[in-house]
Amino acid sequence: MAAINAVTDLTVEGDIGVVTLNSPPVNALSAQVREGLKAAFEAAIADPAVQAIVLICDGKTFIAGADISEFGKAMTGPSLQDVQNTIENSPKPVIAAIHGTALGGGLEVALVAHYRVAVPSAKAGLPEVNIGLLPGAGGTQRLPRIVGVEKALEMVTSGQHVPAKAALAMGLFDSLVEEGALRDGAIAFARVVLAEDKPLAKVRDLNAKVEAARGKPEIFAEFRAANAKKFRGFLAPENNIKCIEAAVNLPFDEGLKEERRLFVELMSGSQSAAQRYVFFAERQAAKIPDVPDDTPTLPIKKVGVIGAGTMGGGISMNFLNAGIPVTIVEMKQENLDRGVGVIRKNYENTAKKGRLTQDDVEKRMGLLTPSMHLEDLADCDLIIEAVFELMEIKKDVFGKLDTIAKPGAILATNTSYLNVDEIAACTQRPENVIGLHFFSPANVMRLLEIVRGEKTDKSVVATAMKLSKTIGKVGVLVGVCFGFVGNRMLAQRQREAQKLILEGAMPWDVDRVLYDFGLPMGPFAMSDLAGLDIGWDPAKTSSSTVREVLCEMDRRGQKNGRGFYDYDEKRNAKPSADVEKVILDFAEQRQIQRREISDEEILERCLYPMVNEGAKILEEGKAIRASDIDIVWINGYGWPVYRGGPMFWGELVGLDKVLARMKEFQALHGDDFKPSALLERLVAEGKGFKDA
Ligand code: 3H9
Repeated sequence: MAAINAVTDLTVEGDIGVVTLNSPPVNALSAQVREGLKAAFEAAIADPAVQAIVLICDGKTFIAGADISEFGKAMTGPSLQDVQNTIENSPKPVIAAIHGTALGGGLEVALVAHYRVAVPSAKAGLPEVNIGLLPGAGGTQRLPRIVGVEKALEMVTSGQHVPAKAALAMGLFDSLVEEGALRDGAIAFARVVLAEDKPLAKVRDLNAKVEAARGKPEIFAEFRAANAKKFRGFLAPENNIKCIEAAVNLPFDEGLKEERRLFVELMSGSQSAAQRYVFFAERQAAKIPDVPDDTPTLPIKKVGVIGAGTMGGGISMNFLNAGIPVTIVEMKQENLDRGVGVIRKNYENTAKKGRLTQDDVEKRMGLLTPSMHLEDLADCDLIIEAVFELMEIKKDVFGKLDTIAKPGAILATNTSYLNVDEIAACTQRPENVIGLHFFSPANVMRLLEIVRGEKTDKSVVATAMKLSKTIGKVGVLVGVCFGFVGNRMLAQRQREAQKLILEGAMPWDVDRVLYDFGLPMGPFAMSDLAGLDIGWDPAKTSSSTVREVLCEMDRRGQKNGRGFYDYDEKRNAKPSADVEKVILDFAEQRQIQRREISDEEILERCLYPMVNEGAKILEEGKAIRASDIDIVWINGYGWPVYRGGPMFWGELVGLDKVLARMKEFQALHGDDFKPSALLERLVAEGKGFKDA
């Protein structure tokens, strides 16, 4: 065996040269990997004993793509294209041997090999779109030449990882070999290629599938129309589509040039910078400075959920999906039956869409035990309370749980606002108490705010962080404060939205601006969806807010066809003249002089106070890092990932500009806009949030 460099080996086994990459964690195409690959292939090509070359990786995966951490830095070593040319032009057949995930630049390397073999558990994909890019090493030109235009469009715009069996069926892989025997299988395949004198198959020369789509612009028009909603606001999907169009309409080398041009366009823009930041931010969020990776965790084999309402049901589904048995407790039989019924209906609906088998539905329901007795939670490793959001009720539940739960069990509250330390204090085991704040719908939204109490044990924190991964969530550790990170910042935006409609804007103006910014919906559309009457008490109502007046007028939101908007039978919203009148009257009664409000002001008024509140959260230590706050907003509130989260966005705007506007607003509208000390300091020192 000859070491080519620190991450690349070349061994010769009879007539086969085996190039092995070993660059943990994911064999990304760093400068060192590119150097090693190029040199190894040159050596193998030059070695007269070698007749065919196998490329294989050590560790958990084949090459998972370009090294994202190198982007934006000066390039050293050979370019990826250089490496690819060496491989593709090899006079000896090259076989890529794939396990784990061949992604992005990794798949693009495999696509310049003459053949691809894989183990059944392998996957392949071009996920660049997820970091605001496109496959920039020929992937968009080669993929449609194998899988056809429709499948290529789907793959590059979704970034999906295609399982080996499907990849084989598509022609992306040439052969599957036995799991665990990739090296031998690939060498055997190489010998067959030699024995049968198979050609040096180059994907770039396959033209039939792209020619079949030539002169059919409707393929692209229809694809764009069908996905318009999904792609809204994102630049990368469109550039990916243009590349596939180029593959169809241009000769291969011209197509490559177009791919490069569109790649560079994305790479130099703010969207990809934001999405790459989010990629690393999400992984960073899992790291807790004072809770090392080797902190012991507690096994969670059985979960209890108290409350079978929307929240409790959704929470339970997460665990059932992960194969963890759940006991769900309600006080009234009819509520319990209703809650269990909703869970079943959700699963049945998924099955109807073909995303679950009936067998899976039954398996999941089989893991669910409905109960009317808290005592049935005695053997649970984790108990999550999802009862009414009232401190007295929560305290009562935790007091009882303390006497029922087994020693060491984790007691969690799903509170959205309340003080977790106060809840923990009514047990004899505050070290076992933690907040697990799920977001509605709890079986869908990826965010889990993990609220660390004053006394929460490190092993409980570590267990919760690990558990979030097990159930497919992004866990973000936050501290105890009213509304934690997400809702605390949301309150800023909601307050300003309410003020803006009295000062001169209409609800649909505010909603339009925030929707155009990239949020899934504005605050008023959101209120209508949730129901205006949540928390509204007909006995106590006193026309003190626009919302109260609307509730008094029986405008309760989407559920009864009218709220801030009027709704037709298909739930399409339209501005309401009645609401406009309510707002005008309300402003007049309060002697508010209405004025023209620009879209720019709406955006600044709604979002700058959020950035400012985020800074306060940081300075109080309620979030570990600014990027954690961004992860909360992206995964819990639909903040557009291409804007990187409120803190990233605030820096993009310029913290100095945010601060200056906050001061102007403070002078005009009062201390709701008082800048945080941290924001003032960072601006004075010319620093960003990561230096906080
Ligand atoms: C590209 O290829 C562009 C080309 O078309 C054109 C070039 C000209 N780079 O996710 P994990 C790190 S763009 C650098 O926790 P898993 C990651 O940060 C690329 N680092 O593991 C983490 O580090 P740490 C296209 C990377 O098992 C560690 O590896 N490819 C990269 O859950 C483990 O990651 C992609 O977009 C990278 N490419 O999932 C694939 N990938 O431990 C991106 C990972 O310090 N990667 N790291 O926090 C993935 O989707 C997942 O990492 C993967 C493994 C599925 C591979």
